[in-house]
Amino acid sequence: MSVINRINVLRGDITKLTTVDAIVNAANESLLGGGGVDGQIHKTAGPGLLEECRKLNGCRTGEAKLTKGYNLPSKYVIHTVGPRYSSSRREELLRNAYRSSLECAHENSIHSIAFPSISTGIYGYPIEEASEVALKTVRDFLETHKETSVTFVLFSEPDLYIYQDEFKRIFG
Ligand code: AR6
Repeated sequence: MSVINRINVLRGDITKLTTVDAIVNAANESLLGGGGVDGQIHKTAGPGLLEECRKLNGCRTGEAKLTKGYNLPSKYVIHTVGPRYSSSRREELLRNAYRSSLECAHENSIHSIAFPSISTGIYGYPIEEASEVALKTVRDFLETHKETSVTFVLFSEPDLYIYQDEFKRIFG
């Protein structure tokens, strides 16, 4: 299947998604929970997730670590940490967060993954800029990993439209 057919963009709550093996968490370096999508993932997964996260010793910005999904519909959670928009290396670090998550999935034989829009909430990265980095990084990975498919889950309708526009710009 071509890359364009292995990328989905939809609106919803990523913690309710039943169609993927792993969802990605936009976490912070402590991996001990927070607000936004991180808070919702921990709330839905239940206390087992925090217990496992405590053993991971955190995660550096741009890297990714795997846990089980506990009470979530998805079997796994890939925790990554995006940059704050104030970081001078934001674009490189955001690319790394997507790539590390995809590599983490690949290393663990996980072939269907869902991403939230990393860094565009509390970390303040404008979604118009972040969506280009997200879609291009995923496109490049999928070109060399034919078994993998990716779903982007946007929480609001305006965010969905921004992703859909960017998708059209990139894929024509
Ligand atoms: N499903 C999908 N997307 C969601 C959901 C959800 N249930 N909830 C929020 N979003 P954010 P960040 C969207 O702030 O900017 C945490 O405290 C949201 O609308 O969750 O990477 C961490 O612990 C936005 O578009 O993550 C860190 O400290 C996107 O998810 C910090 O926030 C990301 O927003 C990370 O900030």
